[in-house]
Amino acid sequence: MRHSRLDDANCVTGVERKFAEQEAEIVNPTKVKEWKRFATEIRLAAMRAFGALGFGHVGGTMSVVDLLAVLYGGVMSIDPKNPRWEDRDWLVMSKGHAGPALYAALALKGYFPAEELLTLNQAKTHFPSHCDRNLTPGVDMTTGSLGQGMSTAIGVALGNRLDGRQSYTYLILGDGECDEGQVWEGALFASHRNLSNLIAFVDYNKQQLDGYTKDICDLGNLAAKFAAFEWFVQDTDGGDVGQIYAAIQKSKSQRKRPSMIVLNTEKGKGCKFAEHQLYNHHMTFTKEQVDEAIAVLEAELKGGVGK
Ligand SMILES: Cc1ncc(C[n+]2csc(CCOP(=O)(O)OP(=O)(O)O)c2C)c(N)n1
Ligand SMILES: [Mg+2]
Repeated sequence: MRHSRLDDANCVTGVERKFAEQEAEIVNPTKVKEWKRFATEIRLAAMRAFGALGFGHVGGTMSVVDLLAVLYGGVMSIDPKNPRWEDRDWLVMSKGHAGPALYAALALKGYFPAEELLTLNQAKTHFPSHCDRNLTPGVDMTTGSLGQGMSTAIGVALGNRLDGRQSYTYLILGDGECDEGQVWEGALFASHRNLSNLIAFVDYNKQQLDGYTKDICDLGNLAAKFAAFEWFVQDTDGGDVGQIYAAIQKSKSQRKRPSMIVLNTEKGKGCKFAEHQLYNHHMTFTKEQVDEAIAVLEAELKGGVGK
């Protein structure tokens, strides 16, 4: 029987998947604890910023936090004292409405004081609702028009490679964002240029602005689709910091293709009033709701999350 190309080397399934799981098991347990704690700290800082505003993109902010905790918790080569360091790794948060998660991670890494987050999306702030590289130290790319981050990340990865840099470009897409044709034009081009220094993620939280992704434009087997575009693809639990780390390491160990890590996530994760809600994309909430969400996160930290 002839194998379809999707079953071949591009897509991690079966035995390879098991291997990835075994790798995840041997991830340093101390690091796992640190990432879990960092994730809770990011959620708390973002929730305080939302609380000062009274509304925001809570769902899609919370679902990328575990990934950011791993990336900024030691994977990325960065210098908070020199945000524009030329040899740094880049992050393109293509789903730019998740800016509050990125701002929180950057604040905790020391790019700017955490109190400044409380000006989120207010007049003259450095923290607009969507990412803007000209306003926020550490934000590498201006985003918000979905799909465009795919192209800009490819430009950065290609440019850095042409300049002889060893850096990686990390790209975060939303699952609804994958309805954009630009994502697939980029997928074609990135593999054409063998951009192995591009490691992309889809925050596959199964929801977009106004409903479930499968009802609006079903992505079907997303991993298989990227594999058909000749990317190196993995499909993993986007709420498990150890598995996220293992997948990134596995992506780095191959040098031929761009990488796609499909992260199965939960929209609103860690925020009680946003979890398991269909309309948690952009929300208003009461002071009581946000205070309760903050109290839960504070208690997690006090209780030694990650123990
Ligand atoms: C080109 C473009 N079309 C529409 C929008 C409006 N919009 C903002 S977020 C969003 C939904 C995105 O869903 P998803 O990518 O799944 O991200 P999540 O909300 O789950 O974080 C839409 C349609 C936009 N920002 N850009
Ligand atoms: Mg989504």
